[in-house]
Amino acid sequence: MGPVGAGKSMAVQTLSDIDVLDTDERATDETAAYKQNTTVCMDAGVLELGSGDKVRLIGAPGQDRFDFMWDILLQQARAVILLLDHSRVSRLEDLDHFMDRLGERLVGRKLPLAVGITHVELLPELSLGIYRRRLREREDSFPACVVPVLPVDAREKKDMQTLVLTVAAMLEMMHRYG
Ligand SMILES: Nc1nc2c(ncn2[C@@H]2O[C@H](COP(=O)(O)OP(=O)(O)OP(=O)(O)O)[C@@H](O)[C@H]2O)c(=O)[nH]1
Ligand SMILES: [Mg+2]
Repeated sequence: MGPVGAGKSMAVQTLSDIDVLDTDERATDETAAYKQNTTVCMDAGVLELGSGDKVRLIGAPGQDRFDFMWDILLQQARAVILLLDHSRVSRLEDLDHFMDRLGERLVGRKLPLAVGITHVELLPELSLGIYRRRLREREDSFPACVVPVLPVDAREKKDMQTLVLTVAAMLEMMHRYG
């Protein structure tokens, strides 16, 4: 999940071992100021783990007007990765917005959650500590544990693999130790 242009569709594309099903359509509203196309339903890909196990990768739409998809997708989600665009001035509002929307939808559920910060190279002087501090201040009740914040480039397979590995490790810890 995450705001428009954070790199959700790109991340699914980067990670998937099969052809991705995307639902990108030409943006006709204020989104067009950021980019030409936007996800209107979901992206779907698969990451093969080599042992026959698979991770289903689902990219959500970023725009609020498709928030009904967030309800549907989160019902089946086993873990959540929130991508935020470091170069947006609304970066902390974006964090609050998506943490609030997740909190409303995950009442009573504990899901692994990790945050990936994209476009970091566009504003390297601004520390990622701003996100960690805001997350600490919020004290959200639904995450399973402390929320990791990692710099990633959604176009880089290694970065995205690290993020998926992080939530997978959190999921395993939850299953083993509750
Ligand atoms: N410079 C830079 N570009 C990035 C980075 N990560 C992703 N991008 C680019 O940012 C753009 C993100 O576009 P999408 O992946 O379509 O964004 P989205 O989050 O799916 O957006 P919506 O579907 O509209 O909500 C792509 O052109 C990526 O190549 C990064 O770390 N740095
Ligand atoms: Mg998209």
